[in-house]
Amino acid sequence: PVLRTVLLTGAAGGLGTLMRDLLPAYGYRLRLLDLRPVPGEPDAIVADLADGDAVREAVRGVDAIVHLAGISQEATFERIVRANIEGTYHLYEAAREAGVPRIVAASSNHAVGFTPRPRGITAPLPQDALIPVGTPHRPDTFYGLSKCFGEDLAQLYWDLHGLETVSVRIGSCFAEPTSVRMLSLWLSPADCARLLHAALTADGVQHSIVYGSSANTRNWWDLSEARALGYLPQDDSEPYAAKLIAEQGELSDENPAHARLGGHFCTEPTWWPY
Ligand code: NAI
Ligand code: 15L
Repeated sequence: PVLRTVLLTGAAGGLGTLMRDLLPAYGYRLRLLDLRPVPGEPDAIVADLADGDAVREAVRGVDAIVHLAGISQEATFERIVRANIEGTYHLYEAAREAGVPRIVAASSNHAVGFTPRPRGITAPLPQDALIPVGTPHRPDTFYGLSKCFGEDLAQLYWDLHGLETVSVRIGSCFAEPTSVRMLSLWLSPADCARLLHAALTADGVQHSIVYGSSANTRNWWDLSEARALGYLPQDDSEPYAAKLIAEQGELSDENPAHARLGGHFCTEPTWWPY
């Protein structure tokens, strides 16, 4: 493959660390950026997305951006606005000015977190029971709201400026699933790299929204749009199911934290700052 220079924002984070390991095998040369120094990467750019000048400098000459930086959980409205809303705006403006043709952006299941999870049917679900990409935004947190903003910003920059984005509504991307809910939403790190590569290379994506998970037996959402990019998931959370269910029990229809796609994000105002 042609070596392409890709700016990876959020390179010091959990997902950034996993993708730093996996993406170079697809032929990408990564330029790294994070608010924090990236361990073992002295050339990484240490910058806040809130700093428009630094972001302009960082995007210069790259062929694409994988945008993972930001606050990745619920936080105060002010913090979310600065990192995820203003920060993402600065990145898009810099990309537009520099003529960067494509951004692959980490959206989240929490953009639609209040969507009821499919229930009462045994896995695997039939196609018509899966949550479609076109389901209305139903953020479960200010965090989720910032992901809705990111998707709409991406649409605006496509419509107005022809800057392409694939917004990936990631389920739960960690080395292993750690909850029964994650059995349905797990995106293995290897499948995440496959999906990002597909999103970076597919033709004519305009602004596409896709769900990001592995080929989980207990999958809740429609992966058709991701597959249309050329994504072929190879992993399934099912081998982890017996142990997790023995420890935590099956998801319960009585438990409000199990009722919605966003899980406990919908029911835990305890992490609110009020
Ligand atoms: P993380 O919290 O481990 O990493 C985020 C990184 O962004 C951190 O290293 C942080 O220093 C950096 N960052 C935060 N604010 C910044 C700013 N203003 N300027 C520059 N860098 C900044 O999160 P994780 O798990 O790696 O997630 C990466 C992205 O994927 C996030 O956007 C998150 O919302 C999204 N996502 C992740 C999921 C997952 O399962 N890991 C699920 C759904 C979405
Ligand atoms: C997310 O959006 C978070 O960034 C991640 O840390 C997980 O909480 C994930 O969603 C999830 O829903 O499991």
